[in-house]
Amino acid sequence: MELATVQSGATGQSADRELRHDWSREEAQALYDAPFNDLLFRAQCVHRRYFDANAIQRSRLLSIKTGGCAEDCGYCSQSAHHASGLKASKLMQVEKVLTEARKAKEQGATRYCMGAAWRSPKGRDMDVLCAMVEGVKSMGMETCMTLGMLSDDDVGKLRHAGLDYYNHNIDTSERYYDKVISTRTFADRLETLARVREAGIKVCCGGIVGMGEEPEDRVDMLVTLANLPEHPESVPINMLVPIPGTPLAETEKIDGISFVRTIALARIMMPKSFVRLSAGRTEMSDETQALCFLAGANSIFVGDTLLTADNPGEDADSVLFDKLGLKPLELEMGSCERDDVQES
Ligand code: SAM
Ligand code: DTB
Ligand code: SF4
Repeated sequence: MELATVQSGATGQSADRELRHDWSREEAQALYDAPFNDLLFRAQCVHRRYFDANAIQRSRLLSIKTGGCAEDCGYCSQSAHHASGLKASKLMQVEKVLTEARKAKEQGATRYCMGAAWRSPKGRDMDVLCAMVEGVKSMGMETCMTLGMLSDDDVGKLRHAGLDYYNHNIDTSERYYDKVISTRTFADRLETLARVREAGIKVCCGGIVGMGEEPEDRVDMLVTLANLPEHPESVPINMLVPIPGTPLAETEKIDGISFVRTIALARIMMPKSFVRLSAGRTEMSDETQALCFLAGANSIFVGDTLLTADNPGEDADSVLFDKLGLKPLELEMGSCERDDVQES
């Protein structure tokens, strides 16, 4: 791609032309490889066309069923295939989940994400899961679940209960996928995503970087997401949290600049989506996180734990927000096309 095209973030790109589903891997790779300043400039320009550049959406995670998972995802502390030492537990009771959700709301979360270490939910659990969705929704938060693969029946029930978002990640490129997971396929994941979309539930889908993949795999993962019939409304970009006892425990850490490039590319290719700077923030400097926000990340997980791993916590995040002049995005603001932002 011509350098001038990469630099053209500031001018000449109509919003309609930006919302594309026909990205070639070559043009995406050229963006990823562009001079860092040009890439960030373009990402920031796109970001400001659709969002308040200083407002960050905040989600809170809760593991509602931990460990003992039948899948063999090479990064995961919760797989029964790996000796991570994590103690498995049963599905939490509804009241306990709602108590935790109330605390998250008091701490400013606007979306509550409930995750279960399952290949897919069992029919017998659906009533309890639906009660969790209804209870959290009645507190005035958006609801999200991540439960593994879903059947048509499952998505129908969750939709009826009022589930707003479903998180199911493709995790990496189709090419690299079988180096990481053998118990379910890339195609299985796309099938669940299509079911969720078809049912009218919003899609949260992203992946992990730093699993030993090549830059081309990061690009391909984002091309797959951006070329879906509709962009996922949320795109979580996780940096691998290395878990002792898992096959990926000793993977070499990805450098911060490559991580920021991945965020910037997600922002440019999916301009209206929330791009979440997801797992791995405890290992990032304030400066790396600041670059991620500059590259267009506008969502984080708050609280001191993710599902099983550590997260920076409220105090550290409030210091970071103060330093950077960031503010929490209120629920009603949402994603919008902005006419009031001047580009130069
Ligand atoms: N079991 C469900 C599933 O896999 O669909 C839901 C929970 S799963 C933990 C959700 C996502 O968290 C994974 O797809 C992966 O992208 C991310 N994740 C899990 N462990 C991680 C780790 N150690 N580092 C970074 N991201 C991780
Ligand atoms: C996502 O992409 N990241 C979150 C959420 N979706 C469910 C999970 C991150 C998990 C990090 C490792 C852990 O806490 O065990
Ligand atoms: Fe199970 Fe999800 Fe972990 Fe894979 S990522 S092992 S499906 S909990």
